[in-house]
Amino acid sequence: MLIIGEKLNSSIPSVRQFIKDKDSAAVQDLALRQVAAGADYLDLNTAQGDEVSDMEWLVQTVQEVTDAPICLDSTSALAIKKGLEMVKGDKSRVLVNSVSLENNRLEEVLPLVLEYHCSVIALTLNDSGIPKTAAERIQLTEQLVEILTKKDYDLAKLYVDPLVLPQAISYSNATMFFQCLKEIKQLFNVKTVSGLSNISFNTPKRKIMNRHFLTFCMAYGMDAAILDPMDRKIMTSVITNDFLLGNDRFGKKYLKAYRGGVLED
Ligand code: THG
Repeated sequence: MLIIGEKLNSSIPSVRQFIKDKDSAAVQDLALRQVAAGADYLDLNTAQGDEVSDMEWLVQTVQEVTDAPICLDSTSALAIKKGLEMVKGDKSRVLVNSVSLENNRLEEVLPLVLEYHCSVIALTLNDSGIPKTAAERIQLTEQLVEILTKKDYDLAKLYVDPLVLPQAISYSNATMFFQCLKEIKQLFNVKTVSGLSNISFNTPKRKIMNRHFLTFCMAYGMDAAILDPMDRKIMTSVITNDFLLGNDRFGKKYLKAYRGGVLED
């Protein structure tokens, strides 16, 4: 499974402060530690602050120390545009997070995704919000796939995020999410992704919920997750699950993690 490192997120108070202070060393340290821990992408989220200038600064600062692919996490089309412009080298390696059927998100962001041939996360969301049922989310996925197909977008680069809602709000939220993961793959043969941690909102011992939820998501074929790769327990779950699910031939990665002292009982 693909790992998108979540730590460079402006909603985390310490990170918000690093961005405010233009503390390059702190941001670069978080970037490098996530890459060392196994992040395939680095999510850069600027929701709290001046999105455009923060995104430009984050992209530049991170790319000074690593070539790891960037995931631009913003609802501002302009921040995504400026972020893309700042990216050095092959811009088709960027993952745009995200588009949806909400407002003008598709109209404004899709042209950028098409121009640079980026990967993209599409949320199953429209102007009425997040649908309550799996069937409605599947329908939104169908609409998104149809639009992207018409634009000749390479669907292999699409990640659908069916959006996790807290289990504390409805006891069927997790099973509904698993159904979405399964059906989106079955019906459209596209990849899926999630941010995981919403599942445990308002629940004690959140990390237990997040890890067990992750295991089910992987069993239902989820292709990518936005998580903290420096959390050894969740990484132990990812690595063990990949081995069990047949995604790690000869257990090469499992053994490498074992030797590197990553695996935790
Ligand atoms: N889908 C998509 N994008 C997303 C989300 C999603 N982007 C933002 C968010 N959800 C995923 N990113 C984060 C980043 C940080 C935290 C949660 C989700 C977070 N971090 C705390 C910290 O680092 O201090 C706590 C970490 C912990 O204790 O485990 O809470 O759903 N497409």
